[in-house]
Amino acid sequence: MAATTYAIAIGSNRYGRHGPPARTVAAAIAVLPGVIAVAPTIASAPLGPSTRRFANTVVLLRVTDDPPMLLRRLKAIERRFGRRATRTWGARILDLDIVLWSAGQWRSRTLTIPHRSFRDRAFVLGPLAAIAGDWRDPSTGLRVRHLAHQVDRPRPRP
Ligand code: PH2
Ligand code: MG
Ligand code: MG
Repeated sequence: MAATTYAIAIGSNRYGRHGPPARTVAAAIAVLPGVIAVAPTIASAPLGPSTRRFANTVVLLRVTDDPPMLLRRLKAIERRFGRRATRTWGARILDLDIVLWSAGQWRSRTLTIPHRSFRDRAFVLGPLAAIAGDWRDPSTGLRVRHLAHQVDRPRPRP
């Protein structure tokens, strides 16, 4: 396949063999293939049942993998970092999520691109806007910069 670009959200809120979450994130970036941009790493309050804070960032990868192939590689890296299957949204050593793809949308039983909930997550949109503010979400047609601005504001009542 010709090279395409993916935006990958990285999160960690547990110690692993590389140390604390921020070190884990840096070590993951060092082994990811085709990294062309790296956003600043932020600390974020946990969304969901976990109690520990997260280190979060987003990177852009330029690779020839199709989405299922890249997903397999990301899962292999998560496992190598010591991640084991845990309850949904539990504390994790390393989470690598495909958020956007330059070729547009993808939908299969195991993988949906764009990521279903990235539009609601400041810990994804903030770092993503720092490196890809002009990228248009293919589902809404809105730019990342716009989505990042929206997520910071209180929601209008339905
Ligand atoms: N990831 C989750 C659930 N909650 N909260 C923060 N702050 N950062 C995350 O990366 C995160 C989360 C599920 O993957
Ligand atoms: Mg996730
Ligand atoms: Mg994940």
